[in-house]
Amino acid sequence: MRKALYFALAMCLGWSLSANAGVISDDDTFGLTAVGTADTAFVDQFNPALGTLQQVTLTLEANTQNGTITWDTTGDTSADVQLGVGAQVTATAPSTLVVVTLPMQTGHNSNVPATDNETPDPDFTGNDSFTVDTGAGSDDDSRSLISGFGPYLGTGQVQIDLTSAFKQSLISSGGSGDTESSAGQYGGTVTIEYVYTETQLVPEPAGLMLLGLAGLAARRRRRK
Ligand SMILES: [Ca+2]
Ligand SMILES: [Ca+2]
Repeated sequence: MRKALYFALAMCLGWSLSANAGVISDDDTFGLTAVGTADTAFVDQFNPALGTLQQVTLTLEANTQNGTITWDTTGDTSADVQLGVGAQVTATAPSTLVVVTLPMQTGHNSNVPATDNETPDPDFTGNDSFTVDTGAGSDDDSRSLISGFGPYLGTGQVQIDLTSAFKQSLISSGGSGDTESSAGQYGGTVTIEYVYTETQLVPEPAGLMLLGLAGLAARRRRRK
């Protein structure tokens, strides 16, 4: 009877529920797709068998290329010109998890000459023009959820909707002028990261010591 009591006590003290933090992630790439059109990506759901989900983080790494933007000077003085062309790329996942990026191809010319008085002016060609049509733009951003996990739980996939809106930018000083532009393509990678606690039975060192002492006490009592 007493021995059984010691054993029960030791089991209570020697084993406990322990919560270990875990991180698991999945990603998907998309594009290249024409700027202005939508796309989709898919990532794995979080399998509840692994533990209890604590946080969901969505990261979007977006890029743009093959857009063009041209400046043409219309005034009698040279101009300093900084041009950008690209897109606002948005990833929308369940529970209103939204990430917005702005990948832009950019270029700078500190001395675009005064107009050559072409007709019409601007004509977007010639020595008084400056074009950005090479290179790539890139941008990334992340957002997290700490609730609303329902759509992320399971052994299937989560759909992530991608949209893109054409963007251009112009910063100029000095001479006057105008721009024309055309959209390129966008693409990128979405990554979902799940932070969770995994629950499991583990022996604790202090508990194990008590277990040993209890066993020793039981043996001494039997000897008496
Ligand atoms: Ca001109
Ligand atoms: Ca021109």
